[in-house]
Amino acid sequence: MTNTITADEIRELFSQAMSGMYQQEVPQYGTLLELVADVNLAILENNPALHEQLLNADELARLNVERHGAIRVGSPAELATLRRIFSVMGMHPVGYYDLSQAGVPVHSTAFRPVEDEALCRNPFRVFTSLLRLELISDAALRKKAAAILAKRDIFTPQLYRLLDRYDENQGFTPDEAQRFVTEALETFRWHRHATVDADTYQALHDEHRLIADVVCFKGCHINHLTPRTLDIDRVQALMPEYGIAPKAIIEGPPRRELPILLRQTSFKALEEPILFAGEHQGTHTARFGEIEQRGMALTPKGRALYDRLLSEAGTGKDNLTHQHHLHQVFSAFPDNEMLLRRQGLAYFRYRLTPVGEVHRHAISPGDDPQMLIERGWITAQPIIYEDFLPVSAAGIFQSNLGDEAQGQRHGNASREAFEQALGCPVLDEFTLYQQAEDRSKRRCGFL
Ligand code: OOG
Ligand code: NI
Repeated sequence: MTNTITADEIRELFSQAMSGMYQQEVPQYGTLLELVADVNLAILENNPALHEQLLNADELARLNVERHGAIRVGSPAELATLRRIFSVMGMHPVGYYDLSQAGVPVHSTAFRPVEDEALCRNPFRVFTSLLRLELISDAALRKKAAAILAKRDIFTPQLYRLLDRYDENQGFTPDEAQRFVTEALETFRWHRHATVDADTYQALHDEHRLIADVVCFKGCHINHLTPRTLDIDRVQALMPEYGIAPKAIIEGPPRRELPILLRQTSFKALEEPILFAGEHQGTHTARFGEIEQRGMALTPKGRALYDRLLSEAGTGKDNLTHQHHLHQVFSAFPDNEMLLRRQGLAYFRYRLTPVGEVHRHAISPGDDPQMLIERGWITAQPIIYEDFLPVSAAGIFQSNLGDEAQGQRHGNASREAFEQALGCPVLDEFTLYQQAEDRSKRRCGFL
């Protein structure tokens, strides 16, 4: 077909449309975007080298656009249709996250681009959670929730038709893609009208706030979007000045010379007016704004060290104390590129230098990259972490469930059931990073 549009382009259109809609729906999110842009600008002004680096990597123009969003759905069928929708945008399910560990009755995956070029073009991802009704302890309530979910369809008829058309033609025309984005957006829109009466809402809410959020509305409203910040500590500190109430702590690893994995924080979810069936007024708390700062992807060995240190550090009450303590505990995690590489803690992408190109014939499989780096034949660049962290995700969930919400720790992962609902296995994130590293090694000639 000649008149087609790429998955990357559709993802770009979709993330822009989603951002516009969410800024309209949640004005405080617009304020967060302004704060992030202000801080990013100040950092770049004071750091010409970073400015240059981002400019060369073609990242400057996209600096302030969203990196991810999150939704929660109620049934296997909803998840399976979302998989089709995201697939059109080149977003595939990567990773399995068991949040029941932290008392949140969902399990999740991240729909995201997987190819290097696609990630480079627009890395937008959607953290997608499926409610686990089986974790509702009260049998009558569980049945009721299932019945409510069975009655709704969160997708428009036009969207189903477009998905079928896409499958038939193996692609969209630009016009179809536009309509697809418009229709898909409907699923993620906020609905002020709950589909249930106040008593039903309350019963589900009392079981777990998240259950009410998933079950009681017509769609799976986007619950946050997350732009990238160049200095998360600064944005966290400045939030109150912009009239935004931050969650207590920044999730993830501490600030380092060489950032690892992912640091995240958010503002607290807003209490918003809703109308129950029968027009009774009430409020619902689910939507917020988040920021993220990404570092290098860790190998299983590096990740095991991260997990050990993180659990050793525990969670502090206020951010400054917590960050200070984290910093001390993480002194056991090398913060030097050569050590990270030699100890096999992080993934790297290797490239031939111009001198290396000349000597390409003298490089053989099995050569020590360190030696090639010292000769100036290759360079090593950390591979950026593109996924999520279960402990951090639980922290983000919790901060939006109010202080009184303490979940029971069920802690029984059910990956098989999740994949069954999804209709395919989730991709393994470590394999993807390893493949990216191996591709780069082969191009250089030492693998
Ligand atoms: C998802 C929370 C997890 C993240 O960035 O770790 C998340 C949710 O609240 O639905 O978005
Ligand atoms: Ni998030």
